[in-house]
Amino acid sequence: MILENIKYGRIRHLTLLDPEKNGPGNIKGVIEFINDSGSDGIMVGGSTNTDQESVDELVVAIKRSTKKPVILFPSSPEALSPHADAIFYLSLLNSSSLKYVVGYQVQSARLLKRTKMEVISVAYLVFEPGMTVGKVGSAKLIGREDVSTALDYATAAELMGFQAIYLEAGSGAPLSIDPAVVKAVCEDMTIPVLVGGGIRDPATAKKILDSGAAAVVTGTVAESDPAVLGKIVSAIKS
Ligand code: 1GP
Repeated sequence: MILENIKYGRIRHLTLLDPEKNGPGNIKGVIEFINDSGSDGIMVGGSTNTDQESVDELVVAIKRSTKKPVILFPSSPEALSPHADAIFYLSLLNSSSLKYVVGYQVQSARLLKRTKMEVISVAYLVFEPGMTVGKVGSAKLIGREDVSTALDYATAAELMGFQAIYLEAGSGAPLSIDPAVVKAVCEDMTIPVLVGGGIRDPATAKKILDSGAAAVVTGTVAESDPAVLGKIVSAIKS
């Protein structure tokens, strides 16, 4: 069970692959790097709309080259594949558009209930600078150092019964979310907290995990500097 593995520290690092940048044709080499890095799983998703066919083809190609779990991280109900092991069933709680809070979830609910995939309900909170997901998701961005608002949303997520919380600075963010915010949220939560966006070096990844995050997610680094990916994972696991 992927949620259990996140909860009990067996999944500490996830690598995000964007179907827009990675096709089934070029994925083998990327997966080899990820396999060698020791990353605990692969997330598939991006902020812009991707059709079901390209997501499915990518997931199938990834599964062919790795035994690591593949988790969907969908931007829309179209970005699904029955071949993944799990899905982060995201609700962007600080979006001003109902579609990202509950609309997309309603569209895919009956389909997901019938799949064998593990469905993990995740409260997705987008922080400054938010990058593409902040814009596309019409997020009312939470300040990078705004502990109070972060706690308001995270507590609401916990009380509403979400299984996990995802603190997102946006892919390609120049800085990750402030570790002090991560610490304040994690100290007060009984559900696992994932953190992503702007994590590009071992020290930052370690600081975020030491602040209480259950797992960190890196995306850009796997594409721009695969050698660093291994260093990040080693730092996390040391
Ligand atoms: C996944 O947004 C992250 O949630 C990935 O961010 O591309 O900045 O690592 P990076």
